[in-house]
Amino acid sequence: EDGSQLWLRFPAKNGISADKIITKGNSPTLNIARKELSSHWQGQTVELRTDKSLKNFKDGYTIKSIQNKIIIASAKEIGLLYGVYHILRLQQTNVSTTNLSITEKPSYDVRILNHWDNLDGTIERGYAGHSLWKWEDLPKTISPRYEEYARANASIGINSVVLNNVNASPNMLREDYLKKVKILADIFRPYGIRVYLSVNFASPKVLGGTEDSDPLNKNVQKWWKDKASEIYKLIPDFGGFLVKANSEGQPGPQDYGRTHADGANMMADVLKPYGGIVMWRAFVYSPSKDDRAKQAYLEFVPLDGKFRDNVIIQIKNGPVDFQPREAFNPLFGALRKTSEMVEFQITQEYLGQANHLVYLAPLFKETLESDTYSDGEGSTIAKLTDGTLRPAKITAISAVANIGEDANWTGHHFAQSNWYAFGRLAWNHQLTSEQIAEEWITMTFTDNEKFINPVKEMMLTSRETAVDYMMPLGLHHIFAGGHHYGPEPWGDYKGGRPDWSPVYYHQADKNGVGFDRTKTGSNAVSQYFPPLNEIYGNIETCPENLILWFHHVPWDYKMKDGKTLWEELCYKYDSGVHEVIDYQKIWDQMEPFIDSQRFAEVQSKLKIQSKDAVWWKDACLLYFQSFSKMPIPYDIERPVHELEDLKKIKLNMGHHN
Ligand code: BDP
Repeated sequence: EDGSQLWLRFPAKNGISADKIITKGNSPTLNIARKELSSHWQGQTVELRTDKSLKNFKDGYTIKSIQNKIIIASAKEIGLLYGVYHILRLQQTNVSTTNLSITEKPSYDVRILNHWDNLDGTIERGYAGHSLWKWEDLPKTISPRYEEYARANASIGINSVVLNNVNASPNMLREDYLKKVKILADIFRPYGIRVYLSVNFASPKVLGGTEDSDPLNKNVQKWWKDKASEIYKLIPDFGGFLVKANSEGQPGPQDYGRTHADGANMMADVLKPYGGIVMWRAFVYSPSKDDRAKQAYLEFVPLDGKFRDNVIIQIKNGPVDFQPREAFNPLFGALRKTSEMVEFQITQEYLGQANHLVYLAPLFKETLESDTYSDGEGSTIAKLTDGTLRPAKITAISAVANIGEDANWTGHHFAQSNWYAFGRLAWNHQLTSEQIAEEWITMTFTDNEKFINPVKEMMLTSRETAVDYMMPLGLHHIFAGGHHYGPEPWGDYKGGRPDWSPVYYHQADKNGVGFDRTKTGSNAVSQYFPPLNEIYGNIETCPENLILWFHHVPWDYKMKDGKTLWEELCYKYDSGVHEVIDYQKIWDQMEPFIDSQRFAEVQSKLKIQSKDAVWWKDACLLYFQSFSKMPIPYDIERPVHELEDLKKIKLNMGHHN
């Protein structure tokens, strides 16, 4: 039992006989739907009915029990396949499938995974082995996993994928690679999945030999136009481009004195005739300027209204970089005439990678439910991006995938739940973290309550636990440089970019700790709509879980529970450690309920997580204590490491920032 079946553990045999499946037509998508039913569905007769009157539901569908039959209806064939996965999920989670009356409509049009896969098979921030895409073997040799991957995505409603790293190689657009991409697109298509590519802004110059890649240069524009036509000849339903430009050394329009809008619009114009879109990333910051957390807003707000309608700005959930907890990105809601979408990170770059059990649905929900107040109270990020508050031509939600060629796809068995949770929330952001966890556990492991309940509890608390042992109270980016795995709060890379050094983010000194983003500091608070600017800007009203994000707080500051900041910090780290120790206790009791392989693999990962939690706690407390000069409260475990020894740990995991 290696975990390769993911949550797709429908009964292997004894599906219903073919004459109990009623469908017209035999397109590839319908054939998949029929095959899923005949192999796995054990209930009543099912009729799949295309119904054009449901076209406002886009990929949505209805499921109705009528007499002795279940009728799944949708305007589109893919909606029928989604409906099939829906009833299979009900069957698998022991929900009654009689008297059904279900209407489903996706929250977002584009539900997209971003793979950060390189053409050489490595994956940027990937912790589940090499890339699934075997570029060397394509287009001739086709791995069976391409289709398994497509099926897994379709089963949770994911309908789009970017195949390659945002730090894109220009070669991705070479003819030979496009032919390989075409093969993947052909395999994914029946599962309702469209392919997109990350593109390098300098491609025309590098590949096409134009004098530059200036978006206003006619030759450059022509190169992109021809490239688009070449792509659409191979892949008629190609989705579009994802672009990281003028960010962390990537080329972009600013290299030629042009704006992000000039760059994005040039690409949007060439994709428009084919219905393609541009997802232009807002992840930009430069070392010379203001507080990193302010930069995306400063860069993009002046460009509002200047983007074509097939451009959508892709914004990371927080303004820094996928930290265990960040304030939400103030750019959400600030662009009034431009479509916005969220980018989450499923791969756990900053959350213990493939070693820590961290269930991310609560993090995703925290962002989606954040009220920006942009259009008055209730202007949540979910409502701003799903078309509810601002009618949008296209709505989308994305996340950086955690998938690789490991047998279990995601490195840690529980990391599968994060792929699953993203897909389910992209389909319906109203689902709760708890519902999703329960579904996933039941489908992936067992329907035994004695397993489901404790494991669900562990999953639901796990994100907060990781925050506690890594970066409680709004601390952020105190990771070791490069690999971002362990702690390095002392990191001060003199001569390098200040905003790549942990000391830049925590600002600890003898007075206190935390980044002053109030009016007396960087004034990042001013980027939030009232009343949030006031709430965050005032130390008394700032939520304590973000207090060190927005304030430089004295060590002896009295927290709401009466403890000093220093004591609070100590107790948070300690409670993070204890939580993980509890997870170990819970997990060991789960042995009777599941297979021995997955049991043992999770058990051994929890040991690593437990040791890491102590490492984090000791490193951070001992280091911060050198400023606070206060004792670690005597009722918590003493450090078991020497700070000097911890400073010597160098993991050879290499990376630039
Ligand atoms: C950071 C990663 C870096 C990515 C960058 C990005 O450390 O590897 O290239 O984000 O999103 O999280 O572009």
